Amino acid sequence: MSMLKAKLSSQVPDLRERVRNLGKNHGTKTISQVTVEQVLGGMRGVKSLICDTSEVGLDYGLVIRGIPILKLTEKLPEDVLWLMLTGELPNEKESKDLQSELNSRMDVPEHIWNILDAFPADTHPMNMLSSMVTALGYGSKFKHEYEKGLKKDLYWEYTLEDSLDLIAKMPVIASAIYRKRFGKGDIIKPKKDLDWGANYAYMLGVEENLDEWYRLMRMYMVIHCDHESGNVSAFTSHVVGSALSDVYYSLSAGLAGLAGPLHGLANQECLKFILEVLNHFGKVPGDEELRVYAKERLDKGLVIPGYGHAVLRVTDPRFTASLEWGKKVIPNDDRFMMVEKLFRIVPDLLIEQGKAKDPWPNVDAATGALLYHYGIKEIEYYTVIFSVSRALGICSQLVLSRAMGEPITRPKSVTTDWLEKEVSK
Ligand code: HAX
Repeated sequence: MSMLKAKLSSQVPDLRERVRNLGKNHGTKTISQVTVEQVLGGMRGVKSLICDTSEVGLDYGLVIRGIPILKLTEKLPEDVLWLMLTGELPNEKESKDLQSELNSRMDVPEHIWNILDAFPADTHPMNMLSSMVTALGYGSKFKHEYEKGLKKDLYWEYTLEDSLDLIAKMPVIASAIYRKRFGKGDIIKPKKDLDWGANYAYMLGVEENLDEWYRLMRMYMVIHCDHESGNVSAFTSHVVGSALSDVYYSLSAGLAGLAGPLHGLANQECLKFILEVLNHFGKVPGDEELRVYAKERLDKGLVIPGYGHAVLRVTDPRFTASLEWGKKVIPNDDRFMMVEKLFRIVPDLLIEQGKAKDPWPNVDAATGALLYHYGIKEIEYYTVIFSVSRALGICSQLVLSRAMGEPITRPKSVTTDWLEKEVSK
């Protein structure tokens, strides 16, 4: 048995007991009320989900198991996976054990490569990724055991098995998508002696500044790994998983949400915007030129990508992590200089406009500039990189949800008529 599974086996009974006690002893207590505004406004702020992997505070951002994300940026992504699942960082032996678990599960079945070959050449990479993740479900151990008759207590174990299989394969299929879709040459096979994040970086085929590139990709994988469970992708995966669909179906459904421009696709949109500005001015514009340009965009009713957030009300610490990286490592890169400039200008413009509740940059405002610097210039690919990282959090949430024995998700909807009658009482 892997050390991770052994650790979880020792923790799950207690977790289950805590959840059972909450239901038994406090089941009828109220923790949140729902206003009409919330019903009409995407359920913003309604406390109705349980998620232990991470929490997001509106005035401090992402905290993973009690540790602020800025304190985790130098950790390995697989160590953060362990942290999300168990609540503790692994020791060296545990970290190595998880690494070799993942390395032993990287082989991708042949039918996946046939599917990759069959896509029309201009298919969006997210379309490819979510299809290939669903297709990997052919090998789901959970589905196989469930069909044979699996006790509910053991659901989490096979969900963990599927999760580790899927997480191990994500960088392999994601890098293959990159190589194939953008004509980069042969697919690069993983190196068994590299850690998970560096392996992904290696398989993309970047050839220069490898140490820096590996470090950047590890950090990228850490900062994008989770954002509690109410965001579109995690929530979708949770709902699908609650029907006992396997992890492959659940993650691919979540990735379909991540592919939306208001969510994960925003990183593509951000760099597109930066490149458009550079192209328009033929250089990094002066502050006033940029201010006028951005204001015109807002006046046209368009959003400034990378700014605003449904939950946060401060600068996203994940943006801060990328900004600090850029300042230290690539301060003179044109794209990065634009990131810094936009940060100086956009918040004031959004405050002046008075619409956005959060005028500050989110995670997507800076990462594209960093990827671009190291040669990943195909912006349509950026959300795939986000997805590889987010698989860590979404899979962890699914494992813990099964460990808690959560039931199928089924909130109640009401009709517009009902709502009108109810408020006029
Ligand atoms: N530029 C211009 N207007 C903005 C804005 C921005 N960056 N952010 C919000 N607004 C506007 C909204 O469009 C909305 O306008 P209307 O009332 O005319 O519809 C108004 O401000 C109120 O919106 P909000 O309540 O502040 O924001 P929401 O919670 O509805 O939406 C979004 C949050 C992130 C979707 C939003 O801020 C946005 O569209 N930002 C730009 C796209 C982006 O960066 N998305 C990535 C988010 C991070 C993420 O999930 N990554 O995966």
